[in-house]
Amino acid sequence: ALRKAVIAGNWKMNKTRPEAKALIEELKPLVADAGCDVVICVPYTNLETALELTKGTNIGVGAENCHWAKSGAFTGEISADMLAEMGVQYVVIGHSERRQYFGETDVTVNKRVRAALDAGLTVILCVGELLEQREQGVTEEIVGMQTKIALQGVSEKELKKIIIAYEPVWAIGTGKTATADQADEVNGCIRGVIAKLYGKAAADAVTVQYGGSMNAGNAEELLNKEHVDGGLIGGASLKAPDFAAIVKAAS
Ligand code: 3PY
Repeated sequence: ALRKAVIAGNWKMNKTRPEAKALIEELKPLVADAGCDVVICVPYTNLETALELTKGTNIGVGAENCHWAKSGAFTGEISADMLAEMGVQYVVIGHSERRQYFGETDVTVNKRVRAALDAGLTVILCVGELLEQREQGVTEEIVGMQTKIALQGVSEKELKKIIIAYEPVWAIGTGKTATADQADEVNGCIRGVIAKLYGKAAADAVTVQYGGSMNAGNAEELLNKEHVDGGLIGGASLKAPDFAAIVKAAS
């Protein structure tokens, strides 16, 4: 990659507080000299623990979702303002599991992106095609459309607070990884979409991660590609040595 990488863990619905504490304590020394940005995105219940334990370190903390309203009658939801007030810096938006299991659409993704930016958070925006879409040859169109809709109303200045994560849905939690060339190709397409919307300089600067079963064994090959500026890491972010190995590969 030509840009400084961002390696972000996506813990999903894993780790009780004691387990989170143990993982973060183990991780801290292993990534202390990282040559890339390191982020852990954790369940809401672990945010306070993560913020406390990473104070003064090079590890950033993110949530895994947020609601688009500032406050109100939305039982069970958490707003971007609530996250920002705690000191949370990042939020994952539009992960395929939210699109698949929780009715997330491109329109609600856009609303959440807007709310997160308004609260001052950095967004990790997830896009990616289903297996049947890849087989139908519409990957570029799908991923391009998801990117465009998610960024409606986002200014060029605000784009600096957006990280895009390309996550082919067929590679998420399945152990199947896109080949480095497949990842590079789609990441390059996403950069092309950004160039059309915001110009070449913005496109050259935007961080486009790959996600989907990235692990210690395949990270280096993926990260060596021109358009792969880091990773959003699922399962491998739950083990400190594995996550640290990916951070090292990106440094
Ligand atoms: C995965 O690695 O499977 C992910 O979904 C990362 O977000």
